[in-house]
Amino acid sequence: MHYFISPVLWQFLVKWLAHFPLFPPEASSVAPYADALFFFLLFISALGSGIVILMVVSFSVLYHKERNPEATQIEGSTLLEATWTIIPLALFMIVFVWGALLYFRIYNPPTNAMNIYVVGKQWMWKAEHPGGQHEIDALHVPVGRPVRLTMISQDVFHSFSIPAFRVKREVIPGRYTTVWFTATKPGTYHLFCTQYCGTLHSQMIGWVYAMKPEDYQAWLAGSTSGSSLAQNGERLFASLGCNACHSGNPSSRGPNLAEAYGAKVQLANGSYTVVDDAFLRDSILNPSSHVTAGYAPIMPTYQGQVSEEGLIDLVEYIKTLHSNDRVQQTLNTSLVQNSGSTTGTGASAQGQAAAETPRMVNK
Ligand code: HEC
Ligand SMILES: [Cu+2]
Repeated sequence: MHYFISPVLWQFLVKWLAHFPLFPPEASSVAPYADALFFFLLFISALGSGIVILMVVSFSVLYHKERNPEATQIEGSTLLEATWTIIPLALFMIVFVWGALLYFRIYNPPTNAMNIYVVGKQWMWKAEHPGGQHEIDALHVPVGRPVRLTMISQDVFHSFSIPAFRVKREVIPGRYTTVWFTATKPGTYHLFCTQYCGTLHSQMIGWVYAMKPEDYQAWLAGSTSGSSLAQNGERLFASLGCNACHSGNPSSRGPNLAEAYGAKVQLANGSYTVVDDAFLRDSILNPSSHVTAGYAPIMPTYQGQVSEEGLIDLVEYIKTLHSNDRVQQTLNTSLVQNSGSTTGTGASAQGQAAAETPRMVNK
């Protein structure tokens, strides 16, 4: 083979380029679309710069002092002005519409997406699967299935990025943010924090393992910690005393939380809000900031008493709570323990009544 440059340098370049690819692999459903827009932008920018450079060079030759000693005065040209207005406008409108369509696609997770929670902290990523699997600086996901990440930071601003999936989203203290993707190629991909977050920011790196669905199932089965997030949440719900006010009994002081997730509730100020992850988390930390209509603002704040992981457990528990039977069981056992008296068959009768208690919601 004939080398244009020294063979040693050539080998060095080839190795270097292979280790520092200009482009990460396209490993998610959205990646080819994001890249297409990127390359279109790159192309029109290059075209624009090319035209400008070409004109600078050709005008300086054409209108050089020797060739054109007397400056030519041009009194404006409507055609020229219309051309350089309409063509760029059309290009920008294409970019705007294309970008907006892509934006909506990227920001709206499909409703059938599976959910994984991610907690960022200095300096690691913790992922929690609903089944209770925990991992640090690693994220196992199945290919071919939309995955939504519900993320929050325990301390400062972080930013979660998987270049191969073309996704990046801020991870903020005090607020859930979400990002979604469908991995398309099994493999191992880098996971970064892309927001400077302190001394060891550069080490806040991990790996995403995109697995074939059957491998993912095997991984889930092999890494379970014994209890799911919802089960942890159920224990917290009882130990923090939430069950005392949220038992679904007609006499209970707080609203019924069974089937609450996804419903619309009316607040005391008359406005409506949808019960989502953020609303649940906020109701636990700042109950007075959005009091449910028809209830007294008596719920205490749990600020400082529950960790981000604990809050995720509670949120996941309430999300998957479809009946209050077990809540009332835990309540009765704690009542029995506390008072020494038995409520006997009263429990199931209460359970019946609770099932009929209407919530102040319209779905
Ligand atoms: C002293 C009784 C009491 C305790 C204890 C209590 N709550 Fe509440 N909770 C209420 C009342 C009353 C409301 C309605 C008024 C409001 O929104 O502040 C409410 C509202 C809520 C809401 C909003 C529900 C909706 O559909 O509008 C959630 C979620 C919630 N509580 C969860 C919890 C959790 C989780 C705990 C335990 C960590 C807890 N609560 C402990 C009384 C209580
Ligand atoms: Cu970080």
